[in-house]
Amino acid sequence: MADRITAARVIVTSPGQNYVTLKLETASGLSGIGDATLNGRELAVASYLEDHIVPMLIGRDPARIEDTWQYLYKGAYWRRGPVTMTAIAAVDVALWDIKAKAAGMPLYQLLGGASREHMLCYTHADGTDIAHALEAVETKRQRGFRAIRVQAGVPGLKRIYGVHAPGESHDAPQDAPSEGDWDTPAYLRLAPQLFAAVRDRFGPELTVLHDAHHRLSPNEAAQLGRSLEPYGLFWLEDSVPAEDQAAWRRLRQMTTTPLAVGEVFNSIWDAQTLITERLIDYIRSTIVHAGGITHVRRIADLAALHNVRTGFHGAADISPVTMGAALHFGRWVPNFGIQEYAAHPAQASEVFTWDWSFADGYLHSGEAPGHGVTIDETAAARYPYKRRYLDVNRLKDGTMWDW
Ligand code: KDG
Ligand code: MG
Repeated sequence: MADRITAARVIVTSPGQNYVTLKLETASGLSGIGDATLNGRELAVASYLEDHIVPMLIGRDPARIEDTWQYLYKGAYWRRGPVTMTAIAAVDVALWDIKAKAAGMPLYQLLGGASREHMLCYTHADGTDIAHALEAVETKRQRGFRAIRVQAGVPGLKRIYGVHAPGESHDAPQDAPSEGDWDTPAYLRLAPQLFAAVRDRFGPELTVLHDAHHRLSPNEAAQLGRSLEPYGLFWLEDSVPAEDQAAWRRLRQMTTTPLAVGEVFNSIWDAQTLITERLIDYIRSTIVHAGGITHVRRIADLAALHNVRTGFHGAADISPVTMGAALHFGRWVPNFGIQEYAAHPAQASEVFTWDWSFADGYLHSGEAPGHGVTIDETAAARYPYKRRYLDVNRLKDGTMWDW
C-alpha cells in the first residue's frame, strides 16, 4: 500500500541567520526536510506553505514527487516567482529526502549515481581595502580553499556589497534595510587593481572569482570584463541585472572573461535565453529558490546541452539543508562546475546536523540515506525569528541603485 504524508510543519528559526524549514512525516514513519529560506522575505514563504500548501499535502503519497511538483506549480495558476518557487522547492526536497531514505540510499544514487567523488567549492574573502582583502585571501587559503571570491571596499564609499565592516552585526533585528552607497567609475578603477594585487601575491594558479552584484550597465560590465581578462578569473558574476537578458548578448561579444548569473532566478524560463544562446558559462540557480531538485535538474540538463556548467549559490542564507541537497545534486550532475560555500553561523550547528563536509578545498556529500541533513526542533525554538533585510544601495546623489 502506498505511504501517505501525515504531518507537515514549517519551522522558522534564527541561529545567527533566519532559516525556514519544512518537515514532512509519513504514515510509515519516515520524515524528510526541505529548505524554504528566502532571505529578507522569510515569513512570506512560511505563510505560503502553512496557509496554502500544507493542507493539500496531508494524505498525499510521498513517492509521487513529479506529480506533486506539477500539482503545486500548475495548480497555483500564478506561476513562478521567488515565494512560490521557494515553497515548492521545500516540498520537493523533503520528498526527495523521504524517497531516498525509503530506498536506503544517499540521494545522489537516486539521481543516477556519482559522476565525481567530491565537489570543488569557492568561498569568500573580502577587505575594506586591497591590503585587507589580500590578508583575507591568505586566511582562506590556509583553511584549505583552492577557489576564492575576492571583493574589496572602494575608496570613497562607506559600505558596499560583499565587504564586511569590522564589528558589523548580522544578527540584530532590523526595522529597515541598511544603506550602502555606490560609484561605478570608482569601482571600475578598483577592480583590476585588486586582481593585479591578488595575482602578484598569490601567483597564477589560485582560482579567483568576483561578484559585481547586478550594478553595471552592459557597457560598464564589458569594460570590467575586459579589464579583468589579464587576471584569468574563473568567473565574473552578476555584472548586469539578470532581468535584462538582451544585455548579455552585448556583454558576451565584448569580453572573454567567463560569465556567471542566476542566484536570483527561480525558473528555467529566466535562464532559457542565456543558456540556449550560450551567453553565460555558469548557471547559479539554486535548488531552494528554483523549485527544488525536480526543476533545477531540468535547468542543468538544458545547460548541459549548451556547454554551460553549474555553479550553485551557497551564501550563508542558503541553509545547511539546501547545501546537503546541492552536494548530492553536484555529486551526480554531469555538467558540474563549482559550488559556492560560505560557512553557516556557528549556532546553525546546534539546530541542524549534516553529513556533508569540507576538506582540502572540496565538499563531500556524505553517504547517509537521503540528503543527510536533520533539524532539531527543540534547538530551533531557542532561536526565534528576527526581522532582517538585505541591504539597499544609493548613488551619491541619493538615487536608489542595485545593491
Ligand atoms: O541573500 C542574498 C545573498 O545570498 C547574496 O547577496 C549573496 O551574491 C551573493 C553570493 O554570490 O553569494
Ligand atoms: Mg552573488
